[in-house]
Amino acid sequence: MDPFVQEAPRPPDRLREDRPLRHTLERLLPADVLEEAMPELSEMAALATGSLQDLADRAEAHPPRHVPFDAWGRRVDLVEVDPAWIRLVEIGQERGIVALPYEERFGEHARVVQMGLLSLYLPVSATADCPLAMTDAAVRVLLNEDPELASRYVHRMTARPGAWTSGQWMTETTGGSDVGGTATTARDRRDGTWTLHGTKWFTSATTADVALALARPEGAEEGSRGLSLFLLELRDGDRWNGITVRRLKDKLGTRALPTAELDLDGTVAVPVGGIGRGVPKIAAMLNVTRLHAAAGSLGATGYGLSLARDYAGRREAFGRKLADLPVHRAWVARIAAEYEAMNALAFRAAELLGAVERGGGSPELARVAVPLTKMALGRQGVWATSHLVESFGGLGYLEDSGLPRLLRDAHVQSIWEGTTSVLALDALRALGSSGVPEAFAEDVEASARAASGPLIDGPAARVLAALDELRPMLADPREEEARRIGWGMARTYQAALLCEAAGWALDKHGDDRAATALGLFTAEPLVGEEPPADPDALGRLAFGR
Ligand code: MFK
Repeated sequence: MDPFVQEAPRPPDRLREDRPLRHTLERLLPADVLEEAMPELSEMAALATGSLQDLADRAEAHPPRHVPFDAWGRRVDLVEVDPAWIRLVEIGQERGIVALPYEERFGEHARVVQMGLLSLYLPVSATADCPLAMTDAAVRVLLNEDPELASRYVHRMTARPGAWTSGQWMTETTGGSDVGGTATTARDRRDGTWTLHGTKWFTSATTADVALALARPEGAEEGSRGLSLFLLELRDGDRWNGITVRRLKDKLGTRALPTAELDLDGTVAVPVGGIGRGVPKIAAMLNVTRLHAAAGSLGATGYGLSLARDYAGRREAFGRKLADLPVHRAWVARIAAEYEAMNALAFRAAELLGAVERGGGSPELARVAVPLTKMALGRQGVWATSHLVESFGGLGYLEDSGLPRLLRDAHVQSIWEGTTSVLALDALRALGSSGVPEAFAEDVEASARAASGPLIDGPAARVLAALDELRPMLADPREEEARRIGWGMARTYQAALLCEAAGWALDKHGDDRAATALGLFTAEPLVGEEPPADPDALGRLAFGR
């Protein structure tokens, strides 16, 4: 008798099977834009079930290697990455992941199309999107800040194929979240160029052609106000530009991605948009990379969910398929509801950023929506992928099932480009700008009121009640409440956007699944309760003082 062998899950074509993704594209894109974008999205969906998987497996199996010296003792600092990983980067470039927002084809909808592509590409890209995200962000900054550098570099960075990639060098031992601690200095060579001196503690990806780096011009004031932003080319032919690779990082996930510690000593660089305002300049970069980070969480969850659904139709337990076991149905439905909420907010943020980049939309709303989106999705992706891994039982815990990678890689999204607390604080900082609280409240209210019906009215009322609860916090946000306010805003916004999505799906397709997701999502509190203890008591609990 043949022994029992469990059928493995097969990755389905998510453009067909992932209803929230498909419906959101259909809902947000005008018909002609959708028609033009569909072939590209379909091709990416097909790649994601085939060749991207093989490339990602190869790249993960052969992580990057640092070769400090050659056989003769010469310092070479080679960073060897598997050709499969390079190919994954190229595929992203060829498919327009960097170029789309800067082309005319999809106009203000380009970031929505990009979000669709990213959701499909990212979970099987072995983090090849990291350099693409930073390149996209660097293009944004050059266009915003420095027409001369933009004319030299943007066409190279947005080419498809053969584009250059950019790094973003900010983090130092003295300042991760608090970049005001940057210790790298910049020395004026008085010929329009500067040299950089210091250590960058986390730099991905070290394969980049150029990087935007923060440094403090000699004599400039302490803190973040004294920083400037510089552009540098990493190599001149096969020689490093005053850069020594200290080592590659050994990370929980993103293992195919070369993340390095770099010493800079005499690295020739030019200021971006002149000297000064380094942090506001790099903040524009962060707003783009944070959208990519949110897309990473979204893609991992959508992909993991599609695998878990497929598996539940193949795996039997207690005499039934998992998909027919009530306990499993209710659990996966709850994860699916979270995914639906993540999807709604990620695409809203993309829509807002795309409109603002074209001179329209609401800059106030985009300013607060991006950190909220990254904050919420970063954590929701960890929650969801953890549950999804568990839904495979012991097999989900096995490295050669490929599933642990989903969880490990999702975890970085809650850390890089700002942790949950940093993003909650950024949302609070945004609330301090004129028009931001009003723009947020208006959009939540309009979305919650966008549809009505028996499945929507109850949840919509809960959204409006949550908004009323938030209003005093929006007007006077207190630092010790940053996480509670950030989460309250993000979850309330997600629920409001789900009202809109659910109404649309019912009207257009007679489909009640988004409405069910809305009901499940709003069955839990949207705004957390005020803690039953004062901040000093919380501090004593956390740290004994
Ligand atoms: C996938 C690969 C993963 C590999 C492993 C990676 C592991 C992790 C690697 C990393 O370290 S990733 C980088 C992590 N660090 C960050 O993401 C930085 C987080 N910190 C922040 O986001 C801070 O909020 C920030 C540095 C931006 C600000 O800090 P400050 O020094 O307190 O500045 P301040 O005074 O609040 O703001 C300075 C200016 O920037 C203000 O403008 P003005 O000077 O014109 O008034 C702000 O309005 C502006 N600003 C700040 N954030 C902004 C912004 N403007 C627009 N959008 C924003 N988000």
